[in-house]
Amino acid sequence: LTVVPAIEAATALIDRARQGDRRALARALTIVEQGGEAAQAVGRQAARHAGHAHIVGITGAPGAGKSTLTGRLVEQRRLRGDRVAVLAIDPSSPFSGGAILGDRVRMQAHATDEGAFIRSMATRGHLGGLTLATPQAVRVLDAAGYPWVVVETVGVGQVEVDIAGAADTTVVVVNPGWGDAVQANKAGLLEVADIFVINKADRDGAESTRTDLEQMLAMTAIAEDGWIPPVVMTVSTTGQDVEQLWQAVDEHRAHCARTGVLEDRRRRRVETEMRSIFVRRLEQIAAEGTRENGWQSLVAAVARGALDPYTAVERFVDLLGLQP
Ligand SMILES: Nc1nc2c(ncn2[C@@H]2O[C@H](COP(=O)(O)OP(=O)(O)O)[C@@H](O)[C@H]2O)c(=O)[nH]1
Ligand SMILES: [Mg+2]
Repeated sequence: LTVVPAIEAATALIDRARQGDRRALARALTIVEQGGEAAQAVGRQAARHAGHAHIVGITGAPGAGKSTLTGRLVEQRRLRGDRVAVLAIDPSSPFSGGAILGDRVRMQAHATDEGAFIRSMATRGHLGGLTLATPQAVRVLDAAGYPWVVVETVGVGQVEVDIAGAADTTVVVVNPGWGDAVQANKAGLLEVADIFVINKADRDGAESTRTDLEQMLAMTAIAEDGWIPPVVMTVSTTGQDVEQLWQAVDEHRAHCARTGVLEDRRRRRVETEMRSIFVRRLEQIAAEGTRENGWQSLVAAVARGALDPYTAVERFVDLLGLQP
């Protein structure tokens, strides 16, 4: 790969992935995960073939049963004959980490199924890695021809909530028990939810959690498009009522297509991504700042007390011609 120009390698890789070569697909995702120029080449090539997948985000607190539920979702959709790809995102765990290993074990049932592709992804700890790599990875899976891409994220931090909110259909998973719905609300998950799942419905308190959720939803303004998030109860360990979740996803998808929300969301999604890319680019410019582009002399001016840092940055923005 290193001897072939990046763009040729990327073209070959995406072509092979599109022909069903799983190793090529895995390799493309690894490149995307590592970032840099090769990742951009892969993403560029994938973009030429993407735009057909429906992206389902599954988010919620750690331990809510997202991975178990995702495994069941794959199982159910496979029964209908559809191909499904899963991207399990964990911002903290590296590939060998316990959480990921657990996910792998739970999702292993699909490892030999050609119609299912499951991949865990973690960042290498660099800032913004997740926000940049995730849409590219989704794009690659989309280009590979998976009509359904399920993205599992831990909905705790802002970045994770942003990623979840970037799906076509966002599913927020909570558990029975006092306060779980309230926690989800605090984490900002109520606003991004298109569908709520009360997983572990085999436990006590599922009904009262549903009441909590519905009360909180009643106090939230109804979305402009008129969609009211349904509440589905599941037992992922047995697969109970997981089919109802797919039904809700299908309904949401149809609603979005009918109302034009799907297009809006896709537009918002690329806008969010582009904003992240832009911020990253500015970071690069600042980090590589040389005397030539004026950054270093501004730094020197602030250091000797001739300028305050805010004024200096404003001047730099002017220098770059970025002022709106
Ligand atoms: N009782 C019960 N346990 C469940 C259910 N779904 C998942 N679990 C268990 O909850 C734990 C966490 O599940 P996991 O899928 O890893 O959660 P994640 O961290 O949200 O991905 C595991 O021990 C699962 O077996 C369920 O519906 N009922
Ligand atoms: Mg998980």
